[in-house]
Formats: sequence, C-alpha cells, structure tokens
Amino acid sequence: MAAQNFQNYIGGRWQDAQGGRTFPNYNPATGELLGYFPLSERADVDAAVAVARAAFAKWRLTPAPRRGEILFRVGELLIRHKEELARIMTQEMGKVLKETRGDVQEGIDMAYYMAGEGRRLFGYSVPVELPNKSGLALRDSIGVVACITPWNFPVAIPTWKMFPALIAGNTIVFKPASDTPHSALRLVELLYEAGLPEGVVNIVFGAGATAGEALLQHPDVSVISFTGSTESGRHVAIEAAKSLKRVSLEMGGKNAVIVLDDADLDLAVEGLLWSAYGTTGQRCTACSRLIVSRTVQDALLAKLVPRIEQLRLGDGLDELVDVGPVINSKQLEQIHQYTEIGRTEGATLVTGGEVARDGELVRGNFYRPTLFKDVAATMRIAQEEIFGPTLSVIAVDSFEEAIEVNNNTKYGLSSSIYTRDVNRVQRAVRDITTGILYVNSGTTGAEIQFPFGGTRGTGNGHREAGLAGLDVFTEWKVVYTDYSGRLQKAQIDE
Ligand code: UN1
Repeated sequence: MAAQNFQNYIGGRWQDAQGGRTFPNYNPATGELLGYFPLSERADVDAAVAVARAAFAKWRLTPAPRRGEILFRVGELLIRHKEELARIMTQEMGKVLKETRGDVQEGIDMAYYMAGEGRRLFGYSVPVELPNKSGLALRDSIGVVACITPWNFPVAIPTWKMFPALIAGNTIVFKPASDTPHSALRLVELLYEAGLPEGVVNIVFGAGATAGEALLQHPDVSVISFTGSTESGRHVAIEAAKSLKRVSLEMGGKNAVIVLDDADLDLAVEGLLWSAYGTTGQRCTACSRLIVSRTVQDALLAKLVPRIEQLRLGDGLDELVDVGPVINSKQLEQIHQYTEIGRTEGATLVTGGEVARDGELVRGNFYRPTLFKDVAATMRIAQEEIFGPTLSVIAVDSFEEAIEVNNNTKYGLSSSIYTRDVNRVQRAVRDITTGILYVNSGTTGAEIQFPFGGTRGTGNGHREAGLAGLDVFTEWKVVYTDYSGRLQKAQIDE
C-alpha cells in the first residue's frame, strides 16, 4: 500500500508545500514508513503567517469566555480521541502506550485549565496617587505566535504553548518536530472540530533550518515559543533578537535524584527506574544523574541494577513493554557515543551500554538501559545532556556535597531528593537551584497548573503552564482614567 501523503493546513485549506517537496515519517520501533509530510519553506511560512495575521483581527475581539468554550470542547474531544492519539504517538515516536496516554492527558488538563482562564485572565486594579483617577492593568493579546515543538511530548507540549496563546487572543503558526508530524496534525484537526475559526491555528511541517528559520525571521511573528535542545534554543534567541521578538525557551536538563543515607531505598529505586528509563530517558525532566551517599551506594545499586536489567524493551504498542525505542538512528548513535565517552573517562559500566539487536528489536532503534558508576561530577557523562536511557552514579560524602554536585551543571530544570529528615528537606528547598524540586519522588511528572521550566541553560527566564505561562502570551496594558476634569500631574502635584 502506498504511504499516505499529508498536507499543511493553512487558512482552512489543506495544501502541499509550494515547492512540492516532502519528507518521510518512520516508526522508530519497526522502521515502517508511516507517511509523507510537506517539506515547507519560506513561502509556505509566509502564507501561514499572513493568514494568522489576518485572523488575529477578529480572534482578539472574540470574548475570552467564548474562546474558553472552544478550548473546553477541545478537552472533551481529546478525551474522546485519547486512545487514537496515544497510538499515533507511540507509532511515530516510540514511547509506551501508558505514557502516550499520559501525554494526551496532559493536553486535556491544559485544555480545561486554559478554558477556565477564559473567565479569569486576571489583571489588577490598585490605588492611584491622585484623587478622581483610576488605574487598571489588563492582559492584552500580542499577535502571531510561532510554536516550535519537539517530538518527545508530541501532544502535551504543543498544548502548553497553543492553549494559553489562544485563550489570550493570539493566533498561531505551529511547526511541530519532523519526527512527530502526525500527532500534531490530529491535534490541529481536533481544534477545528471543536469550533476554532479558520486561520487561527495554522500548521506548517518542515525542517528547523528552513521552515523554522523563516518563522524566526518573519517580521509579523511577535512571539516564538520553542522547546528543544539548548543549542537550537540559543540560535532561536539570537535570530529572534534581530527583530526584537519575544522568545520563550524550554531546553535541556541534566536532572539528578539525590539519595541520602536515611532514604527509603525501595522508594528511591521506583523513582529512579521511572525517571531515568521512562520515555527511554527522552524527557527534559528525565533523571540522568544519581547522587548517592557513599554509605548506601552499594545497597541501593544492589536493588536498582537487577530491576534495570528486568526492564522489557520493545514496541510501545505492546502493553507488556517497559521501554520503547529511541527516536531515530542519529540519537541512537549519539547515546552510544556517550557510552564510549563514559568508558574513556574512566567510569565503570555496570549494565547496558549497547544497542539492543535481539529478535524484533533489530528493526528499530533500541538501546539497553545503561548505568555507569564511579562517575566524577565533572565528567562529560555527568555534565552533558544525553537524552537517552543512561544514568550516571556519583557517590558523595555529605549533604552539602550532594547539593553542590546537584547544582553544578549548566542546566537547571528538575531535581529530586530522597530523605526522611525534615531539616535536610528544608535546606534542599532553600539551596537547590533548579526550577523544579521533588521530595521523595523522581524528577518527572510536572502538573500543568504550576510553572514549568528551569534555570541556567534550561531556559531564558520564562515558564510554561500555570498562570506564569500566560505571561509569555500577553502584553500588559495599563489604563489611567482621570475623571477630575482638570490636568493632574503625577509626581508633581502635591
Ligand atoms: C518534557 O520532557 O519536555 O514533568 C516535558 C514531566 C512531564 C513533562 C515533560 N509532565 O516529565
């Protein structure tokens, strides 16, 4: 059967890339060809931005509660299509079904949260210093937002960007990752099924270097919301700065679980397995460092390593599988390179460390869950984001050293600490410098009603989700009304 051809959706019309080129989409577990998508270029982006620009005039005037009702219906449709979307995601990016269902659930949560914001979008009114005058701060829409999204959360992350942007009255050009175009397309179809006016969200498929670049440079794009690697994010910020766009970046992580000598080790094992090897380690929040009190290191690893070796690799559509493939052969190669780097640096490979090729696995991009011990905090495997199922164990001799090692990377997304000592918990809350901290739980599992994001190389000061997420997509407008009937001068009149 010929592979299906998919199209861009711009201004209510399905269309090929103007240059007629396409790219293939493969299943990373089986190598199967899933379809072809348009390889869009500048002309396609120009068309999408023009439509979004035109749609903005009307959408910004649609009352926010009405916009919220559409998002509410999107939430209902996502519930109805949860299983379908989960399967599409598993097929095109590999993570296991229970995780892709969670991915859709995160989109549902965001839809309902932002639908509610349609009747809030709180601004504020505060007293002013002159009589017969008032002041009001309002959240205003901005214009056209470009949403550039990664493949690891193909539904959730686009909803974190699009739903707050939409509730605030902006219009969108959406460029999803080339590894997960089908999930993105279904999400957009559901937005329209829910009653979104044509032109408000436009989807353009293609490469970062062409379609992405055109978005960064387009004078009519006002906001760029990007999730991806730190290297690409830096480029986005530099390029977008040339036309003074607002840029919100969510980038890499080198997240650690700290296990102190008084921790419940069995609990820590569960948290470690889930945060280091869930999603095949391909979350920005994934744990890739275990910082452990030297006195409990052996006891912890004696429990953890056999459990790692029992993890079942395979096609995520199989409900018995724990760990799916990695996204593509380039990533597989990079993950393996880090194993070589770890060996060369003198770390001890305890388990994994190789491409898995047994049986059916040979068809896909599978890597054995990997653990290194005797890792020094300064080694590259302890400092650089691998984005795969590789965990580095760093032994420490004190609580202070654990915090120091935790904070000492160029990233700052998520941390976790296992201890039963309430004083050490409070000191960790005070001294850990990541954007998210878990106490007695792994490094993943952020909920959408809280700000999501990190410090240092993880972000550029913005947060997604929660109320903070609205700040990216709204402009503050302050209105002073003087009803005294005479000229009153602030700071001058007594
Ligand atoms: C990501 O990896 O980019 O907290 C997002 C978590 C998920 C979201 C991860 N809720 O791990």
